[in-house]
Amino acid sequence: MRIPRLRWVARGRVIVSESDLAPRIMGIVNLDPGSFSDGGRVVTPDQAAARARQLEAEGADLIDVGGESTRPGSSGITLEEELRRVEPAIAAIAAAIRAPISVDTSKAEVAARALAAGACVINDVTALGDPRMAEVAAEYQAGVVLMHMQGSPRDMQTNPHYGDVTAEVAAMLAERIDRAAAAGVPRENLAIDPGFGFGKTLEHNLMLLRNLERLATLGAVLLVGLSRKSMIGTITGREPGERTAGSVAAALVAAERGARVVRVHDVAPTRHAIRVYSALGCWENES
Ligand code: HH2
Repeated sequence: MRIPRLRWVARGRVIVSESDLAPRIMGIVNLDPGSFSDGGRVVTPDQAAARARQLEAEGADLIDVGGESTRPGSSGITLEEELRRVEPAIAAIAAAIRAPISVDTSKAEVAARALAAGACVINDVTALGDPRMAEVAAEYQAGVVLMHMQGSPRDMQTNPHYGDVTAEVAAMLAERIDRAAAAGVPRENLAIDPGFGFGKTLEHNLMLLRNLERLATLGAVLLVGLSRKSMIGTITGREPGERTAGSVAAALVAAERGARVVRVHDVAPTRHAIRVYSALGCWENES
């Protein structure tokens, strides 16, 4: 299947261009102490800025900053708490790095304050669940990641069920693309994400990864987050901190199948693996 080359733009900055062959790397800064993969390592704005600087030096093209863990079973935090964590951290990171900053939030108010503090992408795991989110994105002409989730973090892994998981995820993402565009967010500002592990069993995740090319043709740049996820843990039998090799393998497979951005914790090894792929001309069979 031919994978279309698309642009992804956020507040006038081109994050993915049509001529990019290799995927872009989104490095993760988690401010939630309960984050499943690396919680508690970054707390203060200075620590967040130092971590972002490190990820940028390791080869991250974009830094994703999140204040609220979305791990299965989590019940979320208040608006005030999320703002307290995210706003000063984004301001500190914006002063410390050149790479664009994304805010991982499902609250429109947090997104608006993060954009005002220097972020340019809203990474929304509820794909416009907050009715004001599209309005905020349009006002700032922000980039937006629309992610698929079945249920909410509190209950999503209780009993995920689908008829045809790829078709259902694709239909929901296509509908959210149209909703964002209707609210005034340019289509080239939109990225989509199947939401690995968000209301999906191992089989659902593997099916989506096998069929990823179908999502790459929906008209928006495809972003994936597989890093350290429980599917890697189930396959390898490793705890989150020991899932780097499995995560790098998954990121490469996803990129081969059309992912233009990979969201990862381990930036340096992912960058090295992408360089080897690029040296071998592995992306060149695309349209
Ligand atoms: N996964 C997580 C959080 N945000 N955003 C997108 N677009 N795609 C993802 O797959 C995704 C995401 C969960 O991972 P992590 O941030 O490491 O964990 P936690 O939510 O516990 O902080």
